[in-house]
Amino acid sequence: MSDAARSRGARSETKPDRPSDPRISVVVPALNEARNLAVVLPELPEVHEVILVDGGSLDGTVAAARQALPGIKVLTQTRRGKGNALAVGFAAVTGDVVVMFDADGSADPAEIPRFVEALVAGADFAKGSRFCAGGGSADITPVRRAGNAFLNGVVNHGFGTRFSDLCYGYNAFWTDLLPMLDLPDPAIPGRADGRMLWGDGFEIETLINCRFAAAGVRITEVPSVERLRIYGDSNLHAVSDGLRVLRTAGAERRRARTLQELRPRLPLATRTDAAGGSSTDGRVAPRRVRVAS
Ligand SMILES: Nc1nc2c(ncn2[C@@H]2O[C@H](COP(=O)(O)OP(=O)(O)OP(=O)(O)O)[C@@H](O)[C@H]2O)c(=O)[nH]1
Ligand SMILES: [Mg+2]
Repeated sequence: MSDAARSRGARSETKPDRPSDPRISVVVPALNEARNLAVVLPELPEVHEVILVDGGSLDGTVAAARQALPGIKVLTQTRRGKGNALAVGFAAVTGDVVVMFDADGSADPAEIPRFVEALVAGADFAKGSRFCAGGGSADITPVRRAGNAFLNGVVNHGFGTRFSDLCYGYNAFWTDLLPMLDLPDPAIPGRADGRMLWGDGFEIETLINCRFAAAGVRITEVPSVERLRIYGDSNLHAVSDGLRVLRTAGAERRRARTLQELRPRLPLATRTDAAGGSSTDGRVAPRRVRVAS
C-alpha cells in the first residue's frame, strides 16, 4: 500500500476515534447483473451489511441477489446512473466503513480485508489501484489504459495528488466522511429531459477522488487485481464517459478553488468545510457522523 495519492498539504492529521474492528458495509450498484450476482455475492466475506442498489433491472437482478444472499438489503435508485445508485446506497449505510463493490464479477471479494486494513492503519480513503505495485487487470484495453493515464495526469496536476488509477470503482472509506462528499441528493427528482444530474453517472469515482483530495484527507492506494466481467456487457462507453470524467476534473477543480476562496471569509467560529468537518485554523478535522442503525 502506498501514500502515493496523498494530496499536497493533506490536512487530516487529527484522526477521530475510529474502531479497530469496523463494521463493514458493502454497497453494490447493479443494473442487469443477475447471473453475476449469483456467483459474486456468495463469495463475499462475512460483513455487517450488503446493500444492493438496483437500477430498475429487467433480468431478475433483485431476485437473484436475494437468493444468493438472503440477508441482503435491497434498494431501488431514485434517478439514472451508477453515481445515483451509489449515493442511494451510501445514504443507507449503517456500518463504520463503506466498500464500493461492482456487481459484475470484476471486483475480487477476497481483497475487501486489504481495503479495511488500509483504513484501520490510518487511511481515510482506501483507493483501489490496478496500476500500483501488486495491482493488475484482466480487463483493461490499451485505449482505456491510455485514457485513464491521461485523466490521472489531469487530476494529479490540478489537485497535487499522485493517483495511479483514477477511473477504478473498487474503493473504501470511513462512513464518517460521507458528508464531505456532498453527493447529489437522492431525493432530488430526475431531469425532465432525461439527462443525468451531475454526479449521477460514471463520473462518480472521479468526483469522489477529487472531493477527498480537495478536502485533504489521507488517501492510500491499495493494489487491486481487476477480474473480467463474468457475464453480460459493460455499461461504460469509453469515449463519452471518458469525456465526462475530463469535465468532472475541471468542474471539481473549480469547485475546490471556490470553496478555498470562500473559507477564509467565514468567521472562525462558524467556519465549516465543504464536507461538514469543522475547522478553526484552516485545517479540516473530519467530523464523525454515523447513520443510526
Ligand atoms: N444501479 C445501477 N448500477 C449501475 C448502473 N450503471 C452501471 N451500474 C453498475 O455499476 C457497476 C459497474 O458498471 P460496469 O458496466 O461494469 O462499468 P465499469 O466496471 O466501469 O466498466 P467495465 O470495465 O467495462 O466493466 C456494475 O455493477 C453495474 O451493474 C446504473 O445506472 N444503475
Ligand atoms: Mg465493470
